[in-house]
Amino acid sequence: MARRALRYEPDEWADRVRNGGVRAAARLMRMLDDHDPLAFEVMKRVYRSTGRARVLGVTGNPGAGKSTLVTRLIGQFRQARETVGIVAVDPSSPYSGGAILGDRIRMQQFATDPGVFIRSQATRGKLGGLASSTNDVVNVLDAMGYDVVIVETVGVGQDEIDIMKLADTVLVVMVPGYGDDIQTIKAGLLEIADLFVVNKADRHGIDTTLRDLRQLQTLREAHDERWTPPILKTVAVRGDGIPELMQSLQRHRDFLVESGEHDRRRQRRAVLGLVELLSDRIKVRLEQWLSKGGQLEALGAAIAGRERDPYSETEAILGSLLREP
Ligand SMILES: Nc1nc2c(ncn2[C@@H]2O[C@H](COP(=O)(O)OP(=O)(O)OP(=O)(O)O)[C@@H](O)[C@H]2O)c(=O)[nH]1
Ligand SMILES: [Mg+2]
Repeated sequence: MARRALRYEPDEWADRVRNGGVRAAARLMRMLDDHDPLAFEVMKRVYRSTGRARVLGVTGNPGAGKSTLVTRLIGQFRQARETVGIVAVDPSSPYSGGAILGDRIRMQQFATDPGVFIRSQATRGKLGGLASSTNDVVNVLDAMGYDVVIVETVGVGQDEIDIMKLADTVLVVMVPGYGDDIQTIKAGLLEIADLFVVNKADRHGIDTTLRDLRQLQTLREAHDERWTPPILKTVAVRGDGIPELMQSLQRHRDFLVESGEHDRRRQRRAVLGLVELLSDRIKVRLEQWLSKGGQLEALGAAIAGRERDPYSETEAILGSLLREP
């Protein structure tokens, strides 16, 4: 009921988002999750104001220290007077409050900082795909004017790897102790990494991990011969290695711009965003159609009785789904 009150006309809503309105933006993000048509009306109006934020993706195994590292990065960006939006794609993320106390205390330094906006996203099981809604949230933060947008996600599954394609720079976080198992680290993650961070460098096995990773890198064909992903080590809990990480991030940014890779990645992100939106919409349409009831059973009986064939029916249904407003 109270939520209902916060509905504006699309033009006003877009203005509020562009002016950095936190409440309007948070409401918009929730409505995007629900595929509310009004949310898409607002997005149409703010899209042209996006494209300015620099998007960083941070991924890696569960518990590798991604959030701790991101917290450190936020501190660095804030010191440089840059504003930061964070998307934590993980229901168990410390940002969501379901975390251990230490993380929460660490994050509290930003609780009253208007230059930091944190959005936890646990959209699994909702309508549509994860990559699509994450892209939407990145767009909203971008339109709000945040200088940097950081997407944190656990590096398991294909969804997460797709999400990382939304970023200008992808940081893959690992920890010591994999030993020979480093070969089994998800190949997709190795391929998308622009920077490797071996965090928890205070732990035993750090040298072995660094060596294995370097070796692995020489064995693989570089995905871009113009850029060899640096391997950095950090102790995020102490802040060790963070200035070096910031320098590497800046170097990668320079590389992106000078090589033209920046524009190429932006185009890739646009294509991915478009395809995700399309498949989301088709999926939602299909779910609505399936839930209408009755017609599916009748059709099933006709197909089972061989009066109709499923191939022709698929084409007919697809046609009508795409035609419906
Ligand atoms: N020893 C040590 N512990 C660390 C370091 N960085 C983070 N941790 C601890 O590792 C644990 C997990 O850290 P998080 O930052 O929550 O890790 P995460 O990768 O975000 O975890 P998920 O989001 O749940 O996948 C916490 O208890 C941190 O305090 C480090 O450099 N050294
Ligand atoms: Mg985390």
